[in-house]
Amino acid sequence: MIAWNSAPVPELVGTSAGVRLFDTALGSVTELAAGKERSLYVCGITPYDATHLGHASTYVTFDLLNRTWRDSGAAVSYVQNVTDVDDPLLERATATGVDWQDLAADQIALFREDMEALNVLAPDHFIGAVEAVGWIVPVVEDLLQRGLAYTVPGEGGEPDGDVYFSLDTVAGARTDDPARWFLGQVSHLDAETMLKLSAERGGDPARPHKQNALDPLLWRAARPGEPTWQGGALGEGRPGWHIECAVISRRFLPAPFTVQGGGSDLVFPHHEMSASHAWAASGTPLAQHYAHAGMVGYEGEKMSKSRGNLVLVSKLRRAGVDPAAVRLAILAHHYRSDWSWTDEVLTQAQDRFATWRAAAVRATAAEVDDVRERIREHLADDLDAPSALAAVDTLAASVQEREDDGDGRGLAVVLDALLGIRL
Ligand code: 5CA
Ligand code: ZN
Repeated sequence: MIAWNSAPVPELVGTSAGVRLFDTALGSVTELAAGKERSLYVCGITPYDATHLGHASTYVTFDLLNRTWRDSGAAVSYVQNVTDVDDPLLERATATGVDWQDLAADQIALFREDMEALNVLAPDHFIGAVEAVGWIVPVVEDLLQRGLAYTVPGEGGEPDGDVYFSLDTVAGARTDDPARWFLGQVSHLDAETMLKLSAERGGDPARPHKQNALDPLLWRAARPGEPTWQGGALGEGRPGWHIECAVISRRFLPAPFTVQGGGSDLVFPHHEMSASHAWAASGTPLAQHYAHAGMVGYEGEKMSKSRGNLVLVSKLRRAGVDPAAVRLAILAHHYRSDWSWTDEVLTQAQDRFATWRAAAVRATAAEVDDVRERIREHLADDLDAPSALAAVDTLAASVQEREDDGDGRGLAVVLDALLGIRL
């Protein structure tokens, strides 16, 4: 599907040294392998109640990674999906009496506007699950044929033919391969926590006749009233969630690609299972690194429609809030920490934005050079945006009282290119 428009990224003097990043699978900050080609897949929205501040924060985080890579002279391939058919979307459509396709289309349109307003660079490929069904089917057929997946009989009026992925079979295969996938490779969780998270995050550990309670769904056989597609040997149905991201990323990016990104709610089961699928399908790891953004809540609580506390970017925009201030509010928090949106967070960001704006024209060329290198250093250190912002604050405070204008647009250009903040 069509993504959104990216504002051009200004060229800066010099380059950054690259970035060290916290890798969830490794459990530490790591240097990326040398190279001038980087590839990024960030798990996209399920298009209902988008775009809340949590979504925005995750996409701004990976936008910072994208900008930092580009600033280091790397060519970046960026892919993002849209889960435009899945249980939660269908449930919301049914509950609100709208057509699921209309709901998805409206929310995707809103998401595009929000991303553009937040100055998030668009992915090169923005791919819906619906578009990907025809690519997913042969992969699942192949897994079935190779005995790495199995069908489960329906019970209590449910149809036969749901296809599940056999974690134990895949984990037991090619154990001499050091790059093989094993359960826990990405998340390092214990069995009890995996079971709990699977039940909470779209899995069905209680489903009878599964080989392993954690085995994820690859293909859901057609049910009355649900959208379905022709699945060849799989019969009519629709794809499971993790195979969607495994197949879309693999289609457009190298194997393995550099970074698999998303919010920390996706570490398990989603990224663990996508990694298992990619390895089973092709014998190569999904990604070299796994990076996760912290969860954003509202005033200390989880943000959710049912609590009625969703902070939507589109609502803030309509209330006249400058999206650059929203972006600045996000960047004021380290991407790996969990944090809460409050009115105070926004007010502080708006004050900071106003200060920067007033100060920008007074900075001299030498001061701009200095702050540019400081921002680069902080971003290279696991995307430490709060420290980068503090460096700009220091400069802004020191030039505030000056009478004369300095370098004009110099600081604005640096902030735009590296932080995506347009003054
Ligand atoms: N479609 C799937 C991914 S394939 C999905 O998780 N969709 S989502 O709409 O629920 O979330 C979209 C992105 O925002 C994901 O990367 C998710 O990890 C992230 N996200 C969701 N809620 C939050 C939150 N409260 N804070 C930070 N990031 C969040
Ligand atoms: Zn995903």
